[in-house]
Amino acid sequence: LSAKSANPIRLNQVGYLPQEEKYVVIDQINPQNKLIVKNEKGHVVCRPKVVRTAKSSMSGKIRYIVDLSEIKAPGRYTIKLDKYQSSFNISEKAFHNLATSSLKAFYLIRSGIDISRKYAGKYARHCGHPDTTVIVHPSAASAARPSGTIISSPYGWYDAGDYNKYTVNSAYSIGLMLDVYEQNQNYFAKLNTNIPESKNSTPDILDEMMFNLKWLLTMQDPSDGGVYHKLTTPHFENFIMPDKCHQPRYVVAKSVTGTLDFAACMAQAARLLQGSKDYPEFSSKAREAAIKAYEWAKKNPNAFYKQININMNFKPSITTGEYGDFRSNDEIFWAATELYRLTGMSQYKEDAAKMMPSFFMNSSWGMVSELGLFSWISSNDSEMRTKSLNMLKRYCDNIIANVDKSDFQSPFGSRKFDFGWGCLGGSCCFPAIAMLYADKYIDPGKYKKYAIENMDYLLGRNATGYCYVTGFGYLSPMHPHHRISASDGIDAPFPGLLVGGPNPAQQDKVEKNLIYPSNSPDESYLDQTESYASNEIAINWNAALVGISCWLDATTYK
Ligand code: G3I
Ligand code: 9MR
Repeated sequence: LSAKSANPIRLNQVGYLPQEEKYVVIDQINPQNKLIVKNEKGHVVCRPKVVRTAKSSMSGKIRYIVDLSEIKAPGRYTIKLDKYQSSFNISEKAFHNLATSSLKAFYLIRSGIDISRKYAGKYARHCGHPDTTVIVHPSAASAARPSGTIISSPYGWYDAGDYNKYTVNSAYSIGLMLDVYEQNQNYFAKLNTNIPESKNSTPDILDEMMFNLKWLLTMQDPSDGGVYHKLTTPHFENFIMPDKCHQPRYVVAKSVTGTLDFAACMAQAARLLQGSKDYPEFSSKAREAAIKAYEWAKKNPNAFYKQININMNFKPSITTGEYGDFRSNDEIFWAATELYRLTGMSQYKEDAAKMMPSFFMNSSWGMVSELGLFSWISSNDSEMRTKSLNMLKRYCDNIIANVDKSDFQSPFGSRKFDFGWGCLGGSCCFPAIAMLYADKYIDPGKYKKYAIENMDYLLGRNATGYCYVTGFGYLSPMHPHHRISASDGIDAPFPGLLVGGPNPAQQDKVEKNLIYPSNSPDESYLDQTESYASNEIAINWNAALVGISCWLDATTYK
């Protein structure tokens, strides 16, 4: 392993597209004129030169940027520097396996069903967390469902390395993937991920969303429309397989952010699944649920989820993920936007217009305005659409401005504020999706290359040399903070999972006694099970990976 990460040749370990730019970066060793690229037959294809050098603003390391774009013929190549070498692919289908695998990962983390050999191969496992006898926590009680009421709330995906199910993050993940679906419907009509529903007439991506939406619908209290913030054990579970987990599970506190996110993704799904043959009742149910949720949120604008307050007032205490967020303008904007697109009712457009942001930003579970902006961009409301496109353009132009000074030739990864918990999802993959919107709607041909450059960073052209997706590349995470991968007795973790990535805050370091290889933000990454702050996996990050890899795949794959 150390030999692999010591390799100074940093490149996209998954593949390059034939017609696009292909950069390779040499870490700290000046290659002078010693680089050689050979093809499969061993013939020298070129002796590339360094086009630029850059010094990292974080570690001070020098990087030598090499441009291999002149090589366009599909195939497998090897690049050599003294005793080091790395191989790379050039293919129209460079991102195809990544696209299917990142989406398929959602099947592998489904809860409440047996995961069968037919679809999961060696990752087959028994059903865990049936969630048919979930307890209403006192914080979530209503007249219709007093504390201690037993409800059924099965299915859905596990959130992350843990086994809980959180409304905010689930809704965000669905919203982002549905956006990408909306932009690439012909592609998704053909994409087969070999899941139990693959035989039906619905695209697999929508079937996968439905597995989680079916659960999400049960998180609404039908008596008032409010939506529980999460379904969880009181404390994080041990590192054991799902079918060995028997702690009681609770639905906890209705929250305004969870309820609005629910409303948004339900409304969006109701619109996209209208007239569905396979899910004939869903659209009208989801529409009604979304409308009711929005009404509840309007009546409870201050119902923010704050775990300390819950624990001051109720027992048992709850110590699992908080997904705390104390501003709901962005959630209102997203929900009102989707409700307007579904119903055409002017009250929703008025709310959306009032809550419309002035800037487009990096987005993740707690910053959801951008999902609303994406939605206006694909709507036919010219005023809202124009405003949204202007914000998107400003954002994209700003983040691409530094690329030619960056040390890995990418918008992401050269500034210390790029890094933090889950940065590879929200700050690397998400902007790449934004770039593909800009490429489609603002200036065709201008922005796509920057999306690819972030992909290159993610897949190995970076400061640690890791390809940050499990099962891909020659150096990839083997010990993600993922309870199933860590307890299933199989060496290799589930494939297709994106880890959170370098995180200079290192919140896990003291408790877990971890030795990070470096304090440089871009190298604050540890491939150890204990490292929940840099090496966990999560549905929102994987949703962003699905977005970027499927959309890029859609641009070339026939
Ligand atoms: O918003 C501040 C920002 O202003 C500041 O500059 C920056 C500097 O560190 O921190 C930002 O806050 C961070 C916050 O995420 C917002 O992104 C916190 O430091 C960081 O600790 C926090 O991490 C969250 C983590 O839970 C801990 O609460 C992650 O976003 C979130 O994805 C993660 O979610 C967990 C669930 O709770 C449980 N399931 C697993 C999941 C993934 O790890
Ligand atoms: O395993 C937990 C992970 O899924 C969460 O994202 C993370 C942050 O909330 O917390 C992990 O649990 C750790 C807990 O926060 C502190 N004690 C150790 C737990 C993991 O071993």
